[in-house]
Amino acid sequence: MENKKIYDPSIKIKPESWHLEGEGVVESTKLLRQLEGVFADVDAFKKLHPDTLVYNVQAHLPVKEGTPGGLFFGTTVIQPGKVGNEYFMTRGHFHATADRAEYYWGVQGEGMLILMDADRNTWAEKMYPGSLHYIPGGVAHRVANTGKTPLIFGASWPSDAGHNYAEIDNNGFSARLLEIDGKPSLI
Ligand code: M6P
Ligand code: ZN
Repeated sequence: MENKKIYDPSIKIKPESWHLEGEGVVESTKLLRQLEGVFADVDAFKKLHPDTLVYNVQAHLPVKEGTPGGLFFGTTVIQPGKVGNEYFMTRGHFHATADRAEYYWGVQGEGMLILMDADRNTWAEKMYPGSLHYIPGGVAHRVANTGKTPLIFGASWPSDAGHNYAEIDNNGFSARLLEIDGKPSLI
């Protein structure tokens, strides 16, 4: 950076969609076939097209993952849908550096942030435009779209947090968010 020079930011967020545009944005998509074993109803899973889009993540990673002191920023879009009576949701993770916290916030649509501590107590917070969620270190997190439109949420997390998927892949959360009598319930 040059002394006294005024710059345009190298990255921008679209006001409505929170779509990220600019330098250093990486994108990834999760199709249903990449979420095998995540949903409880195996028969319902097999009946859906394996290439169904479940969610996509855009992330701005200004430093190398693992760098202490930096921050990452992401926009995630989860499509509406269910596998049986279980809402489309993210894979979910603890952080590899377990004590690292994260913020999530609702941008568009309706959903639920599902949280589980190290003792496997599971609870949830409603997500909607303007909802803000502080996820303390040591707490696993996953988001489900409980609405009929795409759920968009923002996230910011430390660049040395990393992702620990193993515990969730192997043992899941201790409760599932299912639609019971038309309403989301943790079962
Ligand atoms: C948010 C952040 C990312 C995460 C993404 C999807 O954008 O928490 O770190 O990768 O959600 O969640 P998951 O990795 O559990 O599929
Ligand atoms: Zn996280």
